[in-house]
Amino acid sequence: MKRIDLRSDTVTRPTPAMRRAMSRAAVGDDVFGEDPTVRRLEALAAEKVGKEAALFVPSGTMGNLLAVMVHGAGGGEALLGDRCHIRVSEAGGFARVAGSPAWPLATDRFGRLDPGEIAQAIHGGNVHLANTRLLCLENTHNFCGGTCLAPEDTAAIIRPARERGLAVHLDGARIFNAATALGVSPQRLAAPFDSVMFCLSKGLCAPAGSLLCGSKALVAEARALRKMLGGGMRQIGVLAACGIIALTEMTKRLAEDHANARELAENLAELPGIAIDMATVQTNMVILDYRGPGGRGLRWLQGALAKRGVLALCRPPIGPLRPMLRLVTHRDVGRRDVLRALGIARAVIKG
Ligand code: TLP
Repeated sequence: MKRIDLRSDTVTRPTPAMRRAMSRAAVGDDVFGEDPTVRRLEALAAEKVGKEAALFVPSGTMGNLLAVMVHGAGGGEALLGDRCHIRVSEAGGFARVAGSPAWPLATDRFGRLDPGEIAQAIHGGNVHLANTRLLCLENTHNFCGGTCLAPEDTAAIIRPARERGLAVHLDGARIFNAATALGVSPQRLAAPFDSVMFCLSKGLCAPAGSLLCGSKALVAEARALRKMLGGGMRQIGVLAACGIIALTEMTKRLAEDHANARELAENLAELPGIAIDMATVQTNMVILDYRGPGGRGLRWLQGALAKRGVLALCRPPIGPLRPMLRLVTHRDVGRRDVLRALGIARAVIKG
């Protein structure tokens, strides 16, 4: 029986068109700036989010790290939401590698930060405090369940940072999911930010790669730092070719993943013991809590589903994050698979 892997959209495999494009891709040494397919991808990526330039990086983690290194140079402090991926799930690279201390800010259930709190957290010119240089936001917000920041949310949140001269970076790993769900262009979502990172390797199905986009000067600095970190790659036109298909074709089908996630959430929420904050089901993720009979909890549910071929991610409590089970829809899980997963969840929970 086919496994239904709902752990993440990162498990998507390259599409047949991507495999074909890989085999035909024109390549060169990208560290010398000679890979024509990478150049095409970088130009396309910049255009997609309305920035001057873009840099192809191996992962979203490296893209975010480079942004913090550029904006927070010299020990500048970053304001980070206490549930954001950069703070929670990138091994503390902002502090350890970029050398930027972080000031954590409370995050609401939709991934929003409070502008008043941001205004209060900005400091400078006091020998006891690090100078605040950067604010980072995330759209969609992973640990809030794939919630979207609408342009009005972003405008209100970043106003105090702008007034005080901070740089603003967007972890837009899933910015195309946000654009699809909100019905606005990715350019509009990215416009208020100095830099934007987005991933090709999640719902867009490319096997690897992310882009860091911003001004020409920012990208030139990030390019040098990427080399320093060991992220200078060579004939990666084979990967960039997949990225071009990701950006031209795969963004068009994300609404299907969102509809599947909605159907999954609505039906799971009917089952005894399951709790889902339905207002947070906005894109391709479903986060749930489960309290069953006899002390059965999330780990039990994850194990019981896995035994029957349905894979979900179980997260323990981390700081402000409550334990949860996460199910993510993507291209390799169609509606029929979702319905089958629901049947299995019903059977498991009702015993
Ligand atoms: N998210 C992954 C992993 O954390 C498990 C996932 O499955 O959701 N920003 C955001 C918002 C992300 O969700 C992720 C990856 C990253 C950055 C990092 O990207 P990669 O994995 O390419 O380094």
